[in-house]
Amino acid sequence: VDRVLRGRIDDRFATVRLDGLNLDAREARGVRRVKILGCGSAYHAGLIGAQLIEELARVPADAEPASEFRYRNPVVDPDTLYIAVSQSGETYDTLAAVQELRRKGARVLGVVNVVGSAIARETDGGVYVHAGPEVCVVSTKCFTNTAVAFALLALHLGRIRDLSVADGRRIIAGLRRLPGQIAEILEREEEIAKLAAEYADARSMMFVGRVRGYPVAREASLKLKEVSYIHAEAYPASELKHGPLALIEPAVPTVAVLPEDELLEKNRATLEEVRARGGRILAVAHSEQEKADRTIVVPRNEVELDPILMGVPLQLLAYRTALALGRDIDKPRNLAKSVTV
Ligand code: F1P
Repeated sequence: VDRVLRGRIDDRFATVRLDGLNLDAREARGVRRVKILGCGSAYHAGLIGAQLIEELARVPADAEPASEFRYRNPVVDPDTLYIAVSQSGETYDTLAAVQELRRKGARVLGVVNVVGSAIARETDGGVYVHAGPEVCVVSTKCFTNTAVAFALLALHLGRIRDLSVADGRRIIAGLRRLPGQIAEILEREEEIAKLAAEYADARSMMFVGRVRGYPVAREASLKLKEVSYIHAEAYPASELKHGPLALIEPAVPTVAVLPEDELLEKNRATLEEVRARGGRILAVAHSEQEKADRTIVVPRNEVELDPILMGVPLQLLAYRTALALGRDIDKPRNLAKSVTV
């Protein structure tokens, strides 16, 4: 995270420098909509990015799996800024989406880790996330750094449009606190290993979150599937009552992502519903949760940055669950570093 922030923040004016972005202030003001495309963890980081762009820049934004987008003959809108996200920069579905967009005359930026990769070359500009090499197949550091890169991008768009200097400063200060707080979470690996051992007998796991918590829930469920092979589902918390509650029972624990925002009480009510069906609950929150069996308490930061911070202990949870089950975490089955077909 230090690396993605380095040299990019200007505290005095609460602005950021994104050199390769290739989007001047006039163009940035003309953006009516942002559409983010990526696959797997890159898509999930894009969901966080879309929320940050809506919150900080007040530009309508959404994310879609690039693997779907490329097959549906999308309507390409000249006032939409398209952003392709990829760790490897080689994922074929994402590359194909970029090519399709550019063929139709769209402007496409990249949020990419590998410098000079195919997606970095094919896009009109963008932000490198500087997560370093991902030593294992699954994306972890890169997911976090991509979300931070989106926070920078959202801040940039926001400051060009109507984000106040005060709010810009608040977010910048929060971003600066992130590396220390993430280090703090990583130091608690033993505590998380104990939780992983406790939940490793799950037949399936349910991950839930509302708004800021939802992309984190999705990513945590993907991480768990990728490395531990435990079946996992992720749902927006309010969707639980539209069917998935039927799955809740002691062998199907629920992991709840609970940012400390205006939805916290609503989220607690969801925990109540899960409990009433005999479900075990592991919460990720800023304080011990009465309604949960266990809580991973993470440090407080600006609430907009909660999705970035709350993803980290759940990456560790997936990793330690895989270890507890004796999986080869560096070579998860059926998973390629980059999916190029
Ligand atoms: C996308 C991705 C990863 C996943 C696995 C397969 O890769 O879906 O998120 O963990 O490695 O590919 P990328 O486009 O971000 O390189």
